[in-house]
Amino acid sequence: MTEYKNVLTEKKDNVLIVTIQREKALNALNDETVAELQQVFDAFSADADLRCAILTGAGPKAFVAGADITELSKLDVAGAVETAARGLKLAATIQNSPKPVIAAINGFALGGGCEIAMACDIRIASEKARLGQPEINLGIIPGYGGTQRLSRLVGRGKAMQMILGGDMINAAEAYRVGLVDEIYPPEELMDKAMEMATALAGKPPVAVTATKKAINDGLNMTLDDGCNLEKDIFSKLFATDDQTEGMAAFMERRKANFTGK
Ligand code: DAK
Repeated sequence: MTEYKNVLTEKKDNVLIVTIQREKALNALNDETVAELQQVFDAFSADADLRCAILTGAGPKAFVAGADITELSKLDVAGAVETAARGLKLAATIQNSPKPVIAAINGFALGGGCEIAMACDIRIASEKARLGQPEINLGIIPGYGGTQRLSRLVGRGKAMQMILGGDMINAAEAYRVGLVDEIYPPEELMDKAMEMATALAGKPPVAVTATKKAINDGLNMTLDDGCNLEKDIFSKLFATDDQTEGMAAFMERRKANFTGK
């Protein structure tokens, strides 16, 4: 597998574990790390052997403590446009990947870290995790899609409170408001992530991709348009081998053997 400076990738069967490792800076996203993550997730999306990914941070303290403030502090407007474009592209690559990506939030997920986690399909967190969008305290606003994804996940009022206030919330509160989907003791987090990833990797790949598209694209539409989109995607699945196999296996009371066709 390709070696990266700030990102470790490991394959376990058909699951890819992606660990951001800049522990000395609490895994803050500098340009180099964003570029490496872009390569990793482009390759993941294109690799037919991989069915699910887990994104996490190295060490006990942080998932990602945000964009790298040392680099941010040197940006002018033109530089900020480029930085935002690269971060938004990475977030879109994760969200639009044909395969699910689970964020395993092992500690601080702040600013750009919270935003990358929100681009993932499912977020599970350590009970010790703390999440937030503290950009306001630096005189800026979220730049990797945070104003948009946070308000869609937790609603307008809570997003306003978190982004205007800039305070962190703990894992229990993040779970309560729907920012994370499950919380676990720290020592169980990666096992639970792997369990979830393995289960998702066993689902029929075409229907998995279809689910992501229907939910993600539908969220940008009116309810009627979204239901029409669902109808189109749903009906096309009846031309797949996995639909025939899934239903045959149910009727024959056996485990389905999905091929992704
Ligand atoms: N960037 C760079 N270094 C960081 C960092 C960060 N975001 N967060 C932590 N570090 C570094 C610290 O500087 C420190 O380095 P040394 O002093 O040891 O060299 C080391 O990590 C350990 O951090 P602390 O000593 O501060 O550790 P504590 O346990 O005391 O505190 C903390 C942990 C997470 C509460 C604290 O480190 C902290 O507040 N960190 C900053 C959190 C933050 O504000 N994050 C949001 C960053 S802003 C844009 C696109 C996107 C964005 C902006 C613009 N474009 C459109 C241009 C996104 C912005 C952000 O994410």
